[in-house]
Amino acid sequence: MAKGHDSEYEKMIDKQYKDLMKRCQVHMEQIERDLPEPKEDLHEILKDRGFSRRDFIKWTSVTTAALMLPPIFRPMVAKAAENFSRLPIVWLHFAECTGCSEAFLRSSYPNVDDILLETISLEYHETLMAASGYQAEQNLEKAIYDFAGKFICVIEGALPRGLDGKYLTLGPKGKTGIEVAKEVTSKAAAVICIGSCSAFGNIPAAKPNPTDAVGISQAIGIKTVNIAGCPPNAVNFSGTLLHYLMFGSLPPLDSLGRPLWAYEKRIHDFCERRPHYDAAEFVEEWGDEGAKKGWCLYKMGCKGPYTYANCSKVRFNDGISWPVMAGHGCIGCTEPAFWDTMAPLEKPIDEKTLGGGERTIDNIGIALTGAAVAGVAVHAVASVIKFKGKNIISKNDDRMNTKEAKHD
Ligand code: FSX
Ligand code: SF4
Ligand code: F3S
Repeated sequence: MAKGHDSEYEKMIDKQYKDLMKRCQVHMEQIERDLPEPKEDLHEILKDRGFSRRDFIKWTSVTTAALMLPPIFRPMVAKAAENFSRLPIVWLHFAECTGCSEAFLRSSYPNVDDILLETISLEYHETLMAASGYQAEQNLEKAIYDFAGKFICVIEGALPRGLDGKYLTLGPKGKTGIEVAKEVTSKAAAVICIGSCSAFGNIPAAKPNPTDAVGISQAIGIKTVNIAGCPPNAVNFSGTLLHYLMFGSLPPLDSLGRPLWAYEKRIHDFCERRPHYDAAEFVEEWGDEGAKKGWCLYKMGCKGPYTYANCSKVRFNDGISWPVMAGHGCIGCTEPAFWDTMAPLEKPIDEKTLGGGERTIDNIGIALTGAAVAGVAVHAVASVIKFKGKNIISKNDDRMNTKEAKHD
């Protein structure tokens, strides 16, 4: 009987994937019909940069799995990558440091994702394009006219609302960032915020926030896909665009607009130092024995237990490293208002300010359950007891439960 149920279930899943594949094929055909020819030959570029066909196939396997798709979708991921340079992109910059563009374009050890991003069809990008002044403004107007309803608007940076938006004006006509954002996003097929500044306000919005900067969604009241991080990982951006090229829709998001495939789990859940956290082995000061042995950085302020992102799984620069691997705690850069709520960055969040329940959520400013925070705090207390030589672990040491700590 159980077997009967299993096979019914398998049939249902099978049908769902077949329907999804059909949707994917229909959309990819539409892309090939409607969008310009690829501007670049991806395979030629990969060959020139020393990537073999085998590397590319390996990348399609990893990316298919990362996007939570079964292996039958690998050829579609490969095709979407080949079509990457068909997708017109208008890339706007508001209040930010341009670290996001820098991080994507200046990778010392580029992987296939970085190279994909180099091939995208940038119709307008203030930092990269040669045009300036009136010519730049004309380029923008032309791009949104030529590709109306088809281009993706990518935004870096927050929008200052103070002085009617005049803290940030652009171009020879002196339009405010808010005016430009409204104009361009109203014609876009989708809006992707790159970095925590455009997603949530972040550093330009840090207290006391004199320009009244906020994230794009809040500033102009639209739904955005938020590739959070300061800067974010190129993999999370390219994966989201690949999903769009394959299905004509953006991937499922969490309550903060972040793609679930990349931001569903916490840093802490896949951290290589996690066994040391579980064994209550903590670095107590920079350069101590624990630091040399790669112990957990919680007591040095690591905010991995409160931070949703895949850095510990995918790492940066072709998987070479990520902040915790490099020896510093996570500062929670994918969470809203991290600059204020996660500070001080080299100390654990003060238990006394947590307070429990709703107050906890308000205080740290992220959608956490009180239980998740209490779990971290209790565990740290347990470890203090151990470090005092008594080796006692509290019975209440309920480790954080991913389900409880989920945003949705
Ligand atoms: Fe913000 Fe990006 Fe941090 Fe900087 O543009 S997310 S300050 S890396 O550059 O927006
Ligand atoms: Fe890793 Fe930080 Fe969690 Fe420790 S607290 S296991 S260093 S994420
Ligand atoms: Fe940011 Fe933490 Fe990842 S600081 S880059 S979310 S490890």
